[in-house]
Amino acid sequence: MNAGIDLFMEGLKARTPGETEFHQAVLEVVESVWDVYDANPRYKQAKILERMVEPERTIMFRVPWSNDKGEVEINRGYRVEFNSALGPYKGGLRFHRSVTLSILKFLGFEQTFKNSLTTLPMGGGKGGSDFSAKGRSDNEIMRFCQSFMTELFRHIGPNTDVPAGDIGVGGREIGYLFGQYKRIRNEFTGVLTGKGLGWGGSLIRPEATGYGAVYFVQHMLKEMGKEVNGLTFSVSGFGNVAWGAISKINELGGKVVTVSGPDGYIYDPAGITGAKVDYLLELRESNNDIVAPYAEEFGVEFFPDAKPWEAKVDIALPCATQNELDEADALKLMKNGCILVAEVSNMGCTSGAVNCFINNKFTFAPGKAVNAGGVAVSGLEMSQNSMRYNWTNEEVDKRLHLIMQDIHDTCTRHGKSDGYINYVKGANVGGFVKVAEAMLAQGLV
Ligand code: 2IT
Repeated sequence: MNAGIDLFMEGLKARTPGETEFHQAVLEVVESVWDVYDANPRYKQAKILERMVEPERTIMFRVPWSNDKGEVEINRGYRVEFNSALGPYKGGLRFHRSVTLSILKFLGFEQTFKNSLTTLPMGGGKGGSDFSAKGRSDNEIMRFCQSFMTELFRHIGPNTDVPAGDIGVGGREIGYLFGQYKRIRNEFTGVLTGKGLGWGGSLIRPEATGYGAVYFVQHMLKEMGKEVNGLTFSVSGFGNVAWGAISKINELGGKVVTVSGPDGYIYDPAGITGAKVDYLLELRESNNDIVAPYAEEFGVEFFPDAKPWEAKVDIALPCATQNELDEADALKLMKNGCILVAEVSNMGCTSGAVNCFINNKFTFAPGKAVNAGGVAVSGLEMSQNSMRYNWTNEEVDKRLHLIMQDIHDTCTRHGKSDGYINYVKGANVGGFVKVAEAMLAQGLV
């Protein structure tokens, strides 16, 4: 460890006690960019890193609502407006019982660099609530969303802050949130992305995170002289992101043999194809948050309370949530002959797992590069909304391809040495420099 980094992290921890996920995300970036920071007195004098780790604004609010039994429930709502150097704050809303300020600060911090990598004009932000849709009716979800937006509306806007979905927030929730915003403001604007196709949404937005991730993996494989066709994949999660990735892998001739939930994972040796892929969407909409019914429905094996990383595959794609793949999982994957791991979830790997991959010169890429296709198509949705026009499937997909290729080029430019591409370093340095330069140009704000 480097004394400068130690001192920086000590200061951060003293100011933000207990925010462990946030500390983890910051340390990863700081370790990657420290040499650049040290070598650039302009950045140091302006305390760019110290400023970057402090959100521009943090909003926390009460969300009262009443459930179907007429009982009052209270949740906590958040919006962390992290960095607006490159554009309006942009990033999803997460509704999940595990949501804390630390989780949303790690996500908002990462989002700033991810959005910078997309090449589109977007700052970084994140928000959400500790509300969980598990076991709730559609009406309860609607009332919660309406109450949430009744406070959030005053802080956001198409040129200020543009939220979207994340875990627990999909097309249904975006619809309820948008309806309430429109009603309060009496304005039909592109204030949220991930909208329905008939009312301002972009084609390919639901698929974008998964598709973009697989396009990125194609570039990683090309560096190794390989392609998706014929390779076997393990995927975790069963939500929108896993669904998009699996659809694209199938299209390219790969085979996905696992999906997982908080209850365990299923192993489907024939591959998750056809109606089985659509079934994932049904599982998500059931509000049960378990994957076990897949095993009953299609007669395959279910492994309770286990993670999919024990299955023998060529490529592993964490698509569920943060810290879902640890060092022991990393070692198991490598021992079983896995050749590539790409994080599709945000910070899907623990720092132990990331260090293990990099120390072994194993091909690994971080979420802020791999999953940036989601927010990139959100950016394209904002462009279309501003023009009051819709692009075709082909147009959006072509732009998504170009953006993912651009991110891969950036990672290679900043991360390649001695024939090994350190994608973590490449993504962090590439994302950082652009934000740092914009902050310098905009003065002490
Ligand atoms: O983590 C992410 O990049 C997202 N949840 C998507 C954010 C967005 O604004 O589309």
